[in-house]
Amino acid sequence: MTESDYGAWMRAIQLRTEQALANCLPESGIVPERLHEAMRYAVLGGGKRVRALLAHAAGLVTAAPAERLDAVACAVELIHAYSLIHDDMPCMDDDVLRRGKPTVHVQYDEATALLAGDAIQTLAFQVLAESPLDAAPANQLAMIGLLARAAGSRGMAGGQAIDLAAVGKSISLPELEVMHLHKTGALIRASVLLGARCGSAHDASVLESLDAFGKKVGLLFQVVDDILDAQSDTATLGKTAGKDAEHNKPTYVSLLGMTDARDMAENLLADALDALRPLGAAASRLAELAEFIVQRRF
Ligand code: GRG
Repeated sequence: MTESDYGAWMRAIQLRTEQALANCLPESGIVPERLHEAMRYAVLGGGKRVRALLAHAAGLVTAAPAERLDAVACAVELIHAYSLIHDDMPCMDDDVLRRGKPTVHVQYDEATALLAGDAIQTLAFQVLAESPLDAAPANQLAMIGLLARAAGSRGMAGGQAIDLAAVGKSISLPELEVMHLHKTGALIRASVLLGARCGSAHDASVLESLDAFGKKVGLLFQVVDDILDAQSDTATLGKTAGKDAEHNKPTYVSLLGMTDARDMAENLLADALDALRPLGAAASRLAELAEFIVQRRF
């Protein structure tokens, strides 16, 4: 069977993102070696690179140059990698397996994991600040601000705080949605917008359609994540399966049941594809990516 056109595109973006990440991370032989080694361990050689794929696919809508998209793809994957390191630490989810390998604090130690996460986060902003992303400096600054807001207390970190406070509590579906719009959705949305903003078109209606898509795909990603956590196994996921139920965490599956959670994923996919309709064929990779997010096995 020949690989689909989408499959080939996905693998090409994953490969160039891996290369770009390897180039922007300090070499492990540079002092402090252990910290740099831990940073490379956390970032390289794993992950689906969904956020990088979203940035590149959104960039196709606005004819963005690939080198700019590489920089943005690195930045969002770095923020994501830092969040995983900190999320896995004993003070948060306390997990031992990530991307099929021991988590950073297990492989190294807690202090190194904390510092690696910190340094990976600041590297993301360094990459955005030092790469040419737009001829107008004000636009580039706006892009840096966009990522900072998405990662901060009104975005991903805030969502994580809401998540930690919700463990063991019963929350409503709207409350769960607010939590995930921040924790998972904010960075996914930013990935789409940053990719689009690498292009020449800053048409407000294009960005609006893409933002509506990003919002739906962020929630879709989380619903599918909850379904996989409940029904898949540790070997397939590359991280500990069944943790949500074990930790008494509210999820779409615990609130809705498996059948309704699956229906919700289908509805979110339909909404995401609807949001792309005004963009026509230029958004076909984004549409395929949304389908991939639903069909993924890990
Ligand atoms: C610690 C500030 C801070 C934030 C942590 C996003 C997050 C907040 C934690 C990640 C833990 C988690 C299981 C979140 C739910 C969905 C999610 C983001 C899963 C992991 O993302 P994938 O599947 O991972 O894209 P890969 O390994 O493919 O990159």
